[in-house]
Amino acid sequence: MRAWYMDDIEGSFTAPHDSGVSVNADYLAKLGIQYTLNPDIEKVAIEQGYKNRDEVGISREALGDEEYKNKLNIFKVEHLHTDIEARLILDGSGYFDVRDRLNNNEKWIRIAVEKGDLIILPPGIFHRFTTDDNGYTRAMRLFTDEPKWQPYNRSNEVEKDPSHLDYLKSIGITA
Ligand code: KMT
Ligand code: NI
Repeated sequence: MRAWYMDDIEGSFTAPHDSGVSVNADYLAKLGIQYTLNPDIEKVAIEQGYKNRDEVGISREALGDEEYKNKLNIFKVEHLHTDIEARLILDGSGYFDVRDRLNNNEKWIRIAVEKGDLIILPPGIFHRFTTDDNGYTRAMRLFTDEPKWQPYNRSNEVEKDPSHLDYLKSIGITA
């Protein structure tokens, strides 16, 4: 895992867009994001109550150009979930972008993940996902008892969702 603030330079979304300003795991933790390298996933599942799991593969080769693009177009839209988003990268690599709400400009932080990385985003955080220029990510998605992982794309309405307001409170922001 490596993370950085994104630059504002136009160009391919799957390019790194590394501004040169990096972000460490301690800072991500302040935003409520947990990161572990090569976790004992069975242990984590028991400890954190992930009762269900599935696998998702996003690959240009396997899906073909058209469907690959369609899938990426869904994941790249800024959204939140009312439940946690826990992903163990099984193969390939990709980027989770998260909004830095501790920064007044809500800058995007790009988190580069690869095989062995477990990333857990808290409920209510605005984020998005993309593969990188390698074009391939396979991930295990872990769910709690009743999966509530539907994406809610950002809007004025969704900004008022209790999950988002609770999230802001949890990182010390009173809206
Ligand atoms: C999400 O909800 O943002 C995702 O599931 C991203 C794809 S998981 C590699
Ligand atoms: Ni998501």
